[in-house]
Amino acid sequence: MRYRFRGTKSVGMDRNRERPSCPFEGPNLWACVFASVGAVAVLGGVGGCVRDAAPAICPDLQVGDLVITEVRGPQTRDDALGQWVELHNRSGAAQDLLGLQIRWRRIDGSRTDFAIIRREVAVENGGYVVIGAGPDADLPAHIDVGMGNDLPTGVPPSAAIDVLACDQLIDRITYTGLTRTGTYSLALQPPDAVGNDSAAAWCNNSPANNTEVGPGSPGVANPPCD
Ligand SMILES: [Ca+2]
Repeated sequence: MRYRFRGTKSVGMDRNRERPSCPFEGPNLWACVFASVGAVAVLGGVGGCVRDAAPAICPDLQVGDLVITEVRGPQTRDDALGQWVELHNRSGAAQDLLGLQIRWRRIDGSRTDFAIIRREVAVENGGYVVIGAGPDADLPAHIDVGMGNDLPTGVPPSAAIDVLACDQLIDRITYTGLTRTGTYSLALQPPDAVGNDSAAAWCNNSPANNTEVGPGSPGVANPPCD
């Protein structure tokens, strides 16, 4: 397991700007934010650090080490399979994804969400990991970790997904109009972070009749396009 430690940072706004830097507090996240805001107000703006700084932890990954391979968004009817994104590890080593960030930017610009992997999540070299849009508790067997409240409106139907380790962009895809009867699936084998930039490498993994809802292939290699 390899981690990078990017020095320390204090309670306040972090380098990503979109969210407060109280990393990995889990349910105490917002308590931390409110505590720091309140302290700053009381002190009349004298500093923003109200406790010991915490190290920023992220997996030691380079560009292309993780590849976005499959996305499941809202379906035509609710099912127990959920919304999720699948990543493939082609870094050459097993990885722990604690601290990995997944940024979701809606194509229409209406919102941006940051999801952070807040606990250890192992993925073997050559393996797949499935990150669900729901809470990280009572997960279905095919989902490895949940994004919880980091993605409160679920997987957007049209978005750019950025996978970030510390400030490094590891992979990015852009998609529009997710299928509502299965998954958006990268057919390229082996999956590649450059090859998945092309929409031509993707197709919908949905039942042929396009009325039933398909499960996709969470956690395993994707089938070829028809
Ligand atoms: Ca898959």
